[in-house]
Amino acid sequence: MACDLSEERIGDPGLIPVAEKISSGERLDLGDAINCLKTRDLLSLGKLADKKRRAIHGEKATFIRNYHLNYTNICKNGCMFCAFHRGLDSPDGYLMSPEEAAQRVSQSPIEPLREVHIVGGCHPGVSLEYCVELLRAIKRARPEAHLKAFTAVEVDHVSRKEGISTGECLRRLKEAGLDAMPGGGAEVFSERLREVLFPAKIDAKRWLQIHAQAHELQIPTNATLLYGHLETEEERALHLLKLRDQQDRSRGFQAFIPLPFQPRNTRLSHLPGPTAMDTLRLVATARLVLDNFPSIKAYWVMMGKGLAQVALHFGADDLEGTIVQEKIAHEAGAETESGLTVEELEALIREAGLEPQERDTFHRPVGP
Ligand code: V47
Repeated sequence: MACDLSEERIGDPGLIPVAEKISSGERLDLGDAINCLKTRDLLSLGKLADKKRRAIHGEKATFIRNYHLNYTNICKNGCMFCAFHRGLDSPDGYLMSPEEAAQRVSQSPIEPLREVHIVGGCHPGVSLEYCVELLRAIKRARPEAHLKAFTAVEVDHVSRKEGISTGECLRRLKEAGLDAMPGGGAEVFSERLREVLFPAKIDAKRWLQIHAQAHELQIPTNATLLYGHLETEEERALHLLKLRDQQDRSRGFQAFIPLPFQPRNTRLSHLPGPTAMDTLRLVATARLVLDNFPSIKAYWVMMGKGLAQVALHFGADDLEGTIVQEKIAHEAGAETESGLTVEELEALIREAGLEPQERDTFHRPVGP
């Protein structure tokens, strides 16, 4: 069965209602999302997503001059997919002092630095005072940069340790200079998989609640999905719908970042990780399903530079950033550089046929 829709021949019958809904402005439902995530008709899906991306972002693709700082690798959660975490007594475990962290950031070769992305493990000794001092020290070192810091998982951890609410914790962090929150720690919103892969981590409800609290305090946040391990297409689709529902309620998500699973050195190292088809289907599906998310990032570190360029034609509009020293994906075998220069990011975007646009943490255009 085939159907002609505005001269575009769609081979997969499952995509026909998707195309019809997109052209009439109707929302996609769970069944549509699953059809997109399962389709073998990648080009039809990609065309729909690209059209949507171009309607919002035109010929532009964005990037940011940023620095990724991981202040500690010690984490009590011990998630099966993570190669970055260490135990408290591990010889290569570390916790940076705020001064040491600030010194590293001040030595970043990126000028001007627009953002510092700050995340770490759930270290049993990390207090709210430490987090406040960390933000203040980094802000002193790089006053021009916005601070995108602490996942919902870390906010939950510190709040529990202090015996305060996550709302109060976020207020205090904001006072200390927190500008935005990253989208990590969401993993996949599936209780089935949480029990197997990351039982010590907060569940979907709590992750979404903390992001809603951040939105209430005018702290914009991002959202991620870790895919390509044991999850089903249905679980991927449900994750997207939960994010879309939350965004309808609280409106503070800026970007969705699909994170392709990097298996090496993890307890799931026997798994192959996602295929390029999986990645492109997910990027395109996210663009179509997350109709209330302005940005879909193609995170070059985990996707690889080549696939990230292709993803810019399948719904993604942003390549993330210069990063400088990426650790989480590289400990798990990512073969990309640990950072890129602005010139390299611009060249990747130009070579993909799009116009590079530098942005800040709030996705506002900056630079010439
Ligand atoms: O929270 C851990 C995931 C996240 C692996 O918000 C893994 O702007 C793949 O969240 N394979 C960190 N993923 C990365 C992240 C991120 C990156 C760039 C931008 C933003 C943003 C957020 O990576 C972790 C976890 O969910 N992760 N181990 C792994 N083996």
